[in-house]
Amino acid sequence: MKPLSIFSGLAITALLASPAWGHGTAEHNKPKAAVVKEQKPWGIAGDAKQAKRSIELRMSDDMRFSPNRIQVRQGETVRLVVVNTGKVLHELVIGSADELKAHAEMMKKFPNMEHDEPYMAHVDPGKRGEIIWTFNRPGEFEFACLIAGHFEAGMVGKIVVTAAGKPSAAVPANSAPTVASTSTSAPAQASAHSTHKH
Ligand SMILES: [Cu+2]
Repeated sequence: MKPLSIFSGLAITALLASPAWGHGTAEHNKPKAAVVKEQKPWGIAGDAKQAKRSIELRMSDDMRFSPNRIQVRQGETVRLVVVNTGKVLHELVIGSADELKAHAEMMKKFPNMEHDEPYMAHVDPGKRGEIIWTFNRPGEFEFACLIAGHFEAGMVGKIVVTAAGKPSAAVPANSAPTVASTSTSAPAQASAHSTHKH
């Protein structure tokens, strides 16, 4: 097995980028500096050594992720292996629903906008990339492909980070109001609530 390197993957992406994507700038051809670990609401860049679990996520030209929902525990470092099974460039970007939506709007206005962060993987057709991420904040987040038009076509998925110490079945959205409910079907409840966030 060939070891995967996110750095070489990105370098190849930069060199082979289609003109529409416009990643071939001098900035992108520089060797990537060490990842800056900046705390985000959806976690922080992780160390490969800490990644005890790999999750494979496939991206296809029908603008879908498979699976489109993943669940991790707070504090868990995960290796997200992002496979592009399609014929066009796709990417996976982790974020909050609001942030991804705003970012997608920007990408529509400025399709050549450069963006490269440790919570993103831009993956050429037939290739794979990876993200090592530590989900150290509980809550509901999303992953999306922000290439112009893809997000709008529904290329988005959900990440549920269960709070440390809680059973994984109980997943309260962190800002969801307490609603009297006798239902124990947590996933349906949780996703219904997430659309009502303010
Ligand atoms: Cu895409």
